[in-house]
Amino acid sequence: MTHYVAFNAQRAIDYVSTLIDTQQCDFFAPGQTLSAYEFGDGNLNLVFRISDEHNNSVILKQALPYARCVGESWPLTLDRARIEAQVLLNHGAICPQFTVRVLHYCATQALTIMEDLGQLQILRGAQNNAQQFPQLAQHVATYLSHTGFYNSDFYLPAQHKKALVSQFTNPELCQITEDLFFSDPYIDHPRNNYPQQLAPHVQALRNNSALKLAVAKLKARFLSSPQSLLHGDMHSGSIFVDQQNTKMIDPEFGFFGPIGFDIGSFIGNLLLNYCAQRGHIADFVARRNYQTHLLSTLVECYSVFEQQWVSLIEQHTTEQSFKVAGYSEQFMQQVLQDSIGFCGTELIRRTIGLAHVADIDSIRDDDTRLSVQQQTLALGEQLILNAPSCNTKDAFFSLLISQLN
Ligand code: SR1
Ligand code: MG
Repeated sequence: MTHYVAFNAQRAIDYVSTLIDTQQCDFFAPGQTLSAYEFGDGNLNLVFRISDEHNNSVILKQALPYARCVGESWPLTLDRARIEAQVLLNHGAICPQFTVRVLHYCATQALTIMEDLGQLQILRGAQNNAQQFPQLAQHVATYLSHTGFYNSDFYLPAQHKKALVSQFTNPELCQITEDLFFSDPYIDHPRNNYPQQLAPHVQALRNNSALKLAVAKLKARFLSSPQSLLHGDMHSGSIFVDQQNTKMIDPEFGFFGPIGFDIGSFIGNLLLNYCAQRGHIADFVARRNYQTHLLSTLVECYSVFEQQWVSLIEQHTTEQSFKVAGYSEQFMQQVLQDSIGFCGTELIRRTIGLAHVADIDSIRDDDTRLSVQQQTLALGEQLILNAPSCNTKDAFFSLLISQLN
């Protein structure tokens, strides 16, 4: 096939069979009968699992020329498949243990074939079932600090970094984030999605000029801070887990942006789940135990992320100018404040914007769901407003504890 065709299961099999016949892959032995099915439930792409007769399997992910969750009325670049494959290769070279492995990429068909992580679970579903992952904090922190540092100006020669910034320019997907995180929730926009009963709370947000100023500053940071190569979509649906393993997938929103964005998105998703547990775990003590686990995960993740960044800066900074006394402390303080602010925007956009989270939407009782939505909105607002006065991570944790009930 010399031109792009959106696959069905048979086409996915035919594509892989051609790779086998032409000896372009070694993930299936020749002569096997392959089977495939499509199971993508994300917002954008087709996702097939392809298996042989011995239950060996791979995942084939193909970008559609539009956003799947909306339809053909929202055209979207196929180049996002290249971005995703190349971010995975970049991050996989730095943190292979935490990055899904790329087996094959094809620009014409906008597809990537990856290792099948089907033995693991998607974090969001597991957390909605109150499962605990003791290694998660350490693993996410290590992935974000190491991929962040080794793609930053602390480490990369300036010309090399600029070449990477150009390679990972991702304007259409960044536009989605710019709109969904920083614009839509604060205006009347048809993409927004919230129940009528929440309208007074949404209006109060939109009337809060201090909040809108703080969100404008966060948007400016997102638009104009090419600090490192981000994953770009670090929510709980982009992470596979079990008790020993954590694997990041889906970095199609990757680009050079502010370091606080990824960790802010991740902790925002922990907080969304924390709030949503009121609609999932009825027993008070059991709920408190699980919420305590989520909060400990958040505290450990941010603490390890910061410690590892500081130690990477101390040991591996190549840029002499950044070794000047006091620079790294100020840098890390700005990352903290950005992280808290971006975390707040994730809470708000997942509550009233286009793309919700199952943590909240799956709450059956309407009143409980509404009160959780009020809580995530209020928490998001407080985090955004107070981010600039959090000078240390402990101030951030105290702020959180004061806001959570
Ligand atoms: C139209 S895309 C909506 C959301 O899904 C992705 O996973 C990103 O989070 C994006 O904001
Ligand atoms: Mg995704």
